[in-house]
Amino acid sequence: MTTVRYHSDEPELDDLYEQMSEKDLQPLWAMKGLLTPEPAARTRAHRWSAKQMRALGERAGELVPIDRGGDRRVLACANPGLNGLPYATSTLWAAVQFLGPREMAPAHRHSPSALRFVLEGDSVWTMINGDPLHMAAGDLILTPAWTFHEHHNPSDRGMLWVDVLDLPVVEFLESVFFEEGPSEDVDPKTDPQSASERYYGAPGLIPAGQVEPPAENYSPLLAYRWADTDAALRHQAELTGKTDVSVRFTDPVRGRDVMPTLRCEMRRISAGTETALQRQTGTRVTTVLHGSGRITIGDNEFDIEHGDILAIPSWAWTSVQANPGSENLDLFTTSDAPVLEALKLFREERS
Ligand code: 1HN
Repeated sequence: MTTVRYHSDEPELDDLYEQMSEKDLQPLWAMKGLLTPEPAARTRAHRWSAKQMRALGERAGELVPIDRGGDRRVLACANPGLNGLPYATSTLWAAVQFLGPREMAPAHRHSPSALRFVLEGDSVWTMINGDPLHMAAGDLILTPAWTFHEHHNPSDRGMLWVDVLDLPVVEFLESVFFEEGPSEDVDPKTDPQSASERYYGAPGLIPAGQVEPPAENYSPLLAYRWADTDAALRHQAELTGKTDVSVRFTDPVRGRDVMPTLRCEMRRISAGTETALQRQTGTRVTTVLHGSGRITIGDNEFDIEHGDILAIPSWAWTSVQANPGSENLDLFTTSDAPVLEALKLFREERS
């Protein structure tokens, strides 16, 4: 017997089920829970604590060298609802990555799309197809599908950031490709502005005329700087008077999400504010950049602080409470919404 064997009290039907299972066939009429009235999420609401991840990551820094083979010192968030898979949600990989003083994570590329969101420090350069991108706290750095990337830390301080990838989606589609890169000895320049930013980083301006528009389906702007994100949030809050504001990171050429599978947003909830309830289809990973508070996801409540990572399942009512005091709560969220929108599966509700 190779597949699930169904059972019946009627001997003839039971015999049919036995024969079907031997031929890898299953009876739809006996199945339960296939088409549910609402999404039945396997992903569980979960919080990975920054304090715990930092302690374990620093220990990994002492024990685990980075070189060919290991490639990256990454602690993967494994959602307890996903049977041991190293995925934060059913559709998103999330992890913290540690790069020690003078360390280098060698070049490679893969068909899954990735991004880095920096929690602290400013000592690492990521090379993306040869363009050196400086990484500092609050910055969002893209490494789109099939771009070569490597990380360099020329300083004597360690650094850590959050990696999010669409790997579960690409794996589900049986389309994962990976290859090691050529450039072992590239010295990253220490120019704080990448070529990507010099071409595409001026607000409202994109190259015209002689420069070919990019043919790719991802943003040609590969770095979104904290100073810009912070100003956009501050201005929106000032102009609207709202205590819960968000910005979306977009492709400056097409106005779409930064990458075809991943939506990135930053939300600022003023100290002391409790947000309305909201839910959407698809899954989300949220990282706390600043502030502290409490998040309610379905029946679960978690205290949150700088560096914590949260998994938000599909269709779970969610609200956030920012602690009173001086610091606003800044939350960086990645979702699979572009995939759901492309398939007309995206739904959202607010209470
Ligand atoms: C990857 O390439 C990086 O380049 C980090 O830093 C995490 C997780 C799964 C697959 C590839 C990186 C990754 C990854």
